[in-house]
Amino acid sequence: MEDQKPHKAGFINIIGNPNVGKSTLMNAFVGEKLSIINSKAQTTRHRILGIVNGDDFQAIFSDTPGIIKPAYQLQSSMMDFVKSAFQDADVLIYLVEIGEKALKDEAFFNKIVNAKIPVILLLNKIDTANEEKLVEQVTYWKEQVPNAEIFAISALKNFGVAEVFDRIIELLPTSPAFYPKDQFTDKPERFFVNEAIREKILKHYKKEIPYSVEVETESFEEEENIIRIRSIIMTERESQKAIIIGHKGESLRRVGTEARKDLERFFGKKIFIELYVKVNKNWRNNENQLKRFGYLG
Ligand code: GDP
Ligand code: K
Ligand code: MG
Repeated sequence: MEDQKPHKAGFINIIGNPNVGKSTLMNAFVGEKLSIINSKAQTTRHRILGIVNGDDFQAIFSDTPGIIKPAYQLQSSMMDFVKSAFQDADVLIYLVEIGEKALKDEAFFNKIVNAKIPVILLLNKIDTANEEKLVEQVTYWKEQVPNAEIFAISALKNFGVAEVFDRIIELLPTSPAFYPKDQFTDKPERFFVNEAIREKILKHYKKEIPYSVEVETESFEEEENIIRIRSIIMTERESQKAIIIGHKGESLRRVGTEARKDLERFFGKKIFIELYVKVNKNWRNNENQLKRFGYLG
């Protein structure tokens, strides 16, 4: 009889400052666009799992919001997602970008340095650095996080990601799978609809608009050849609602068209999408509303 390799499975949690490329990295590992990406901070609001399945392993990655000092209740909930990512990790990925300094938030930083589990420090965006800078950075991070294994990568260019993936699989504990082997995320379909719409809002609107918006998908009906979707964009104020809609509804139409194209790719099916805009006063500080949108347990 052939020797069977033991099955490995575990949680690999990605943490770091805003905008260092956490979502880009998770998508690179999973090979799917699960997490939305934008050059604006606070693009990622939830903890999102991306599951990679092999015959003898299951690697469960989690993308988290960037570490910030909370200014309103939504942001406090976002930081609770980050805290939870420390609790169940088998491997911790601390993602930093070229030129960045160690985390200012000491509580989080101490958790990384004193972690009882393997820590991988990934120095991201090396496509933007020369050799000299890279050597200097690796030296700096070795001192800062002596317990970490360090790799230099570019999540965007998919450089070095496969090597890190192989190392992660080595580090995973022997365990049966936690999720069915055909599952690649923990989030329902509607979540990805909301996020695709929110991504277009991040892309097309300025200043506080993207931060004051939440999206809720009221209906998602899959038929044989089409998925019919109706979603609501919620803003905090009337003036924001008017901006989202734009002159003769043009801005809103653009969001709908672009989101639809992304979702057709994601679901592999034709999509029909209707968007509405509603005011939901001060939802970011309203406990009931935060619960409803999945930010509070
Ligand atoms: P997050 O906030 O940590 O999740 O960061 P995102 O994944 O949303 O990325 C923030 C920005 O950094 C986006 O504009 C990405 O395209 C960019 N980015 C991510 N990885 C790389 C990389 O390896 N190289 C470069 N040049 N840019 C990157
Ligand atoms: K971002
Ligand atoms: Mg992100």
